Amino acid sequence: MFQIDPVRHMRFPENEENIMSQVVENTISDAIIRNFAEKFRTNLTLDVAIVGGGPSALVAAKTLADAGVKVAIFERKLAPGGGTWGGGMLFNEVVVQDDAIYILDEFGIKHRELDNAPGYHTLDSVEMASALIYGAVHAGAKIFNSVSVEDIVFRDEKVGGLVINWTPVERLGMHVDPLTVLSKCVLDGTGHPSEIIRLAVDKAKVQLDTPTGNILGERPMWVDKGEASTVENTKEYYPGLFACGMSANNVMGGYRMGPIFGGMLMSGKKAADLIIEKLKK
Ligand code: 48F
Repeated sequence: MFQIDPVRHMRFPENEENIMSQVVENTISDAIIRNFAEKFRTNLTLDVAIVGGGPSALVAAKTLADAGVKVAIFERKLAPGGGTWGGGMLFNEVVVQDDAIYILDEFGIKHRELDNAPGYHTLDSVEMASALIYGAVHAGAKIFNSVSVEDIVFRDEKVGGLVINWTPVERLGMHVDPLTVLSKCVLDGTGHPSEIIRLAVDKAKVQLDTPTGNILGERPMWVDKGEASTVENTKEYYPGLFACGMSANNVMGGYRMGPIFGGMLMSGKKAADLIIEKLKK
């Protein structure tokens, strides 16, 4: 009697089953450890390190990867996608306006124009989240999930990388030293709290490219203003440190806009374009 080893596609005698199944288990563990180590090691030095895997960051990651830029996202949660999944108040639909439809099309995300509001489209937020993640990874960006960025590398008056640790280590308050990733540019896509820009201000004491040199703070909801300012506020705030999405709006005092996502998607495009220009210099 012979059995098929599902991993090695080998036939082996039944009396060797115990030994072979241990081999299979070790083969799986070994494959995971070796391939993860390879992925991690080859991404310790990047062109662009993105913090947060929300919609603006995922669009930026795909656009950068499509242009041949070496880019990775470090996302605190197990599932990237940020505030995309839950739609509006857990009704899992979102709205995107005409200007950003070309980005949905690039990712192959279906959408339907509203009968009563031409120019505005609804789409399934789960399809959007999963397609943005797939699009970024498929283009060549790497995503390291369950990784929290706890500090920045700051050398020669420039932001030059990230200090990272596992999210469970952060959550459990374990006293474990972090590791470091170096990059030519850092993109803060951490959403409302602008965590990375906040670290630059609080710990490196930098003056940002804002009217006060500090974070101005997000304003309440005003949809059309917020949509426009999300894109306007996407820029380099300090040498090597860019912000996109709600992070950019928080830094520059923009308005919030709720479950309309065109501004987020266009902000990701703009961030990638600015970074590509900078990397060319
Ligand atoms: O907030 P988020 O979805 O980013 P965004 O691209 O999009 C904002 C919209 O989702 C929504 C909105 C649209 O109308 O207002 O809020 O600006 O995603 C931010 C991601 O960053 C992760 C966080 O878990 C989330 O997935 N994140 C935040 N801080 C860190 C981080 C950190 N220190 N390290 C790693 N990931």
